[in-house]
Amino acid sequence: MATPAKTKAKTAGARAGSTPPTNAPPPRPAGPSTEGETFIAPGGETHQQADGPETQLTTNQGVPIADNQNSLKAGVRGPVLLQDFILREKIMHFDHERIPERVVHARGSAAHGFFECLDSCADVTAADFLQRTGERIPVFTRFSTVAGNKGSADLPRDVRGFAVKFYTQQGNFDLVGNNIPVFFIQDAIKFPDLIHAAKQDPDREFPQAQTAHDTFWDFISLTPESMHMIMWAMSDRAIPRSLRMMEGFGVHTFRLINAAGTSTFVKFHWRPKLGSQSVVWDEALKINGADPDFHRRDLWEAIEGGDFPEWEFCLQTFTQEQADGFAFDVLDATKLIPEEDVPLRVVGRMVLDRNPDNFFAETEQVAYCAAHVVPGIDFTNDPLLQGRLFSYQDTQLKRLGSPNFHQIPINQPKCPFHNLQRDGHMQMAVPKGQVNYEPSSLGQDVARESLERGFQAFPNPEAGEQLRLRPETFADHYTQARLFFASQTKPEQDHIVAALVFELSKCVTPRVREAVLSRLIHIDEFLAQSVAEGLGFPGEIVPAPAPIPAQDMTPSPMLSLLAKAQPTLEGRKVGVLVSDGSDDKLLAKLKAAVEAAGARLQIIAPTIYGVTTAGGALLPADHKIDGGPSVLFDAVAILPSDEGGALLALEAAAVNFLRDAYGHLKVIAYLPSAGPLFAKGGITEVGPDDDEGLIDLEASSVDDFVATASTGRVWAREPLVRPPPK
Ligand code: HDD
Repeated sequence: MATPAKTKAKTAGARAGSTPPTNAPPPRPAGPSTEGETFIAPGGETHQQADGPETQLTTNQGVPIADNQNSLKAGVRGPVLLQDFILREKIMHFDHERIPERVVHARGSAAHGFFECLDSCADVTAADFLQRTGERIPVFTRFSTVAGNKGSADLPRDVRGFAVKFYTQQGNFDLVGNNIPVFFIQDAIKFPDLIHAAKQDPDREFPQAQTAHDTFWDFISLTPESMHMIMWAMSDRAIPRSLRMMEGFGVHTFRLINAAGTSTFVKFHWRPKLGSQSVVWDEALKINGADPDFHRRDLWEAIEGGDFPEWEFCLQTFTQEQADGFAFDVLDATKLIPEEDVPLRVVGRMVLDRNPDNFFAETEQVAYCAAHVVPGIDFTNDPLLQGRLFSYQDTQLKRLGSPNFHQIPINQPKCPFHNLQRDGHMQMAVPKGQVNYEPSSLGQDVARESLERGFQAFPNPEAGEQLRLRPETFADHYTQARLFFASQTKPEQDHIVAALVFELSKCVTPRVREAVLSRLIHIDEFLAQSVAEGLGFPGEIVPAPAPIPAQDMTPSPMLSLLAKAQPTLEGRKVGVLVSDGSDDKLLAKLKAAVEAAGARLQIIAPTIYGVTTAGGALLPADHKIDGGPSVLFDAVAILPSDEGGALLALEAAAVNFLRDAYGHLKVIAYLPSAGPLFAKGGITEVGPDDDEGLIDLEASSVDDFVATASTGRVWAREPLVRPPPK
């Protein structure tokens, strides 16, 4: 056994030996120091933790830590001691770092920003944040997919959540909406069934983040009220190009109440300044592999780069008399009000201008709740909304673990809030005094109610028998589904057919596919027959019973993405494939033109250190070829040198860059030196004369390229790469 003296010497030797007790950071490159980390102390104070050697690492109790690299051991090779409170605290915290993910909308990305009132709405609502033109309040907005788990990819075919927390001076208003204005079901009692059917099968835990499986379509085929939503969910809306390029909708009919107590019905809409845009399905599949964080990264990078995404906030208001005149019930969340019938009033704008400081603290812990309304906004009897009013608070209790979840900084109102609720897990406040009840005569300064300023529910007269029954006015399941399909352009209709064929081809039970066809036939004969043909269904479609057949309505172009698309390249990305010897002058001109159009240009090269241009300059790459496939860009340019073109043609990733850009209908600028890539990609029978999206930069200018790319995809090319349904 070692003598104490020897042990001491050994320990000292180990400490002085080749492995130092602390990992000294590598020397920092010269330049401004990076910003420090911010954390909230238990008392609620925010500290700036300076980034520098003088910052002392401590335990959660504030005890300075001497060595964060080694556990406390009995002897240098001995067992770890239970008394190592530093180790135990650190591991215990780590063990508890995950909280239950959201049961739906688990994958999301969020940003801070502001809402600005552009038009006082005092005529229709007393909501404080909609009174004074030019006044701004903070918001926190989270976008999400619905079905996938937290770690799933960003581009499944799915509805997107669009949840905005308005921190108003009269409390938080949460508008918890989607990028689609209608919903699958009419009554919240069906929500758990819908979600169970859509998420992974309970026995095998797959397929994840997709509806292309038996259980979803089985449920849908037996739920005809879902048909309108299915048209939207199978449309390109469900594969958005960017979170910045999506519309948002509050879905339900809400009430606005003005200072005189008059009620007006309202549907809430968000319209993106960059226009709405989607990817094509094959692109979505490939993006999920190439960059599963495609949307999250896009939002983050745009905000970091100062391209702040912006939406118009619009009200679609209507009276009880108008509501009575509609052919549908405004309490039915499977119906919309065409904008042609009730135009939108733009009353504000939302700008997202700051990324979260910490994903967990903010994006993960933000708790939206459909029941969070403010004076001036009230609910209606929509049975889907009514169920939501219970669900969200309940789920936050489970997910965040305490009725005090409103004290988490991201959830706290930014106006004063006081009440007599006390205690509970993780109470962060230290309420003072003896009085925690009301009415009371003892305490000083006890929070009291106020009839004038307080929230008042609209006194809608309600009476009726207790019953479980859907109103007759909810019974037309097909008219608006038909309206949506009829309002789409030809490529959009073809995509709906293709999406249904894709999804139903993943179903393994023929009865399920046939049951869906038996519903589609009520929406549109061409739609149903095209899907049947795409499936290779050998039989006759047998229509399901439909008590109320679809009515024809005047198509609404506002329901189509393409019909109202505005030409722009703003907020988009152009990828340029280069090689050694690429022409620097042309590249510089192209970059300037792309940036002048509000887009970004990225370089894709054989290695990440880039290429040496014809002028001898080193041009660094943003991506190595296989890490920067063309699916990540809205338009591309292929500008190698003569020798580089031949070399690139040997790389499958470079050939696929071109082939995918072509197949995804992108505008492609090129030089004749890219010829070997076109040959290898099998794109030999078309040229600029027969495809306006192919732009030879020897014959045309970079401005021509930018102008053409601004018009979006080359839809005329689609029949050549994906034969449409006949
Ligand atoms: Fe929901 C989350 C939107 C119906 C129950 N929902 C959630 C989120 C959005 C929506 C955007 C994510 C919020 C976030 O980013 O944290 N939900 C909708 C819309 C619906 C809808 C637009 C129909 C019009 N939802 C709906 C019903 C129920 C729920 C009918 C239950 C009765 N939703 C929830 C939930 C979630 C949720 C389980 C999961 C996580 C959360 O609430 O905070 O409570």
